[in-house]
Amino acid sequence: MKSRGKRIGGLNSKLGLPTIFILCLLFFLAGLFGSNLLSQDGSSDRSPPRLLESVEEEDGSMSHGETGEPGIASIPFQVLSWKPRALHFPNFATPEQCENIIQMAKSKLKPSSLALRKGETAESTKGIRTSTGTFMSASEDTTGTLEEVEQKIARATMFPRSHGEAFNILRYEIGQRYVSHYDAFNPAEYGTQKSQRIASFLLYLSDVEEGGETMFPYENGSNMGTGYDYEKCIGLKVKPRKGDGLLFYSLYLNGTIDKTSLHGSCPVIKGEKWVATKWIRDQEQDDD
Ligand SMILES: O=C(O)CCC(=O)C(=O)O
Repeated sequence: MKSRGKRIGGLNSKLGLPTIFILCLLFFLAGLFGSNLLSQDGSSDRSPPRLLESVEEEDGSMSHGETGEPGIASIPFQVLSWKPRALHFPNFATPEQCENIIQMAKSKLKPSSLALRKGETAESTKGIRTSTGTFMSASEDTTGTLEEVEQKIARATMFPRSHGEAFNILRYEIGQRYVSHYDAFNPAEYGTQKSQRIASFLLYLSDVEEGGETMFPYENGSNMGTGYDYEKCIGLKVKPRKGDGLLFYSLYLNGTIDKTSLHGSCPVIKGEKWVATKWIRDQEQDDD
């Protein structure tokens, strides 16, 4: 019976042990060299490792950065005007969120005040802003509603929450109004400012039966230079609808005041108007 040992033994006898040893060594070294070559070839084709793979999910969303969001947001809006830049967000907040905000503000209302220009007094500006209101920050709201709304405003505008003033929650009863004005402060009229208002986001908290529209009398340059009476309710009018949002920019991209951002609140004729205003500034705001 032939055995493996016997065959080796046979080979041994023909080639001799040193020759077999050298052959084995040569095969081993050739194998080692070949495998090295192959692995080097493969790695030279590989692209450098990427930190974030660009992966498209089934819903079309992309991989996101550390501060990004996993899915695609849907915050519908309508461009109401380019002059001024004004956007309308239907159903931005839920009816429950609106109710919560009204309930929180109701017991804290005081007559609304005005930033006074040089030479103006509370007496000389009487009648310009006749609503009542209160300031509330998200940190004061234990229900979390203001925080939810604030977060959504930040996502819709891409202005960080830290740039927003506290919410100014306003109530207009019949006949109450806010005469046309600018939200941005003209240093020539108000003196040097530490920071400037860039944009305003209004969240309507109630429907209004009649009147109470937010108006833009100079929309697209109309009524400008015609001696417009600031008390008149004309131009582009936005009807308050519970839960809807309105965003407009007070400044051009170069930081100067957009004159077409003049706006005001028409008097309420029937019903009651509730609105929460968030002014957004070019500087971070102290924790309010
Ligand atoms: O109540 C509105 O519709 C406008 C409010 C407003 O102009 C403001 O708060 O600056």
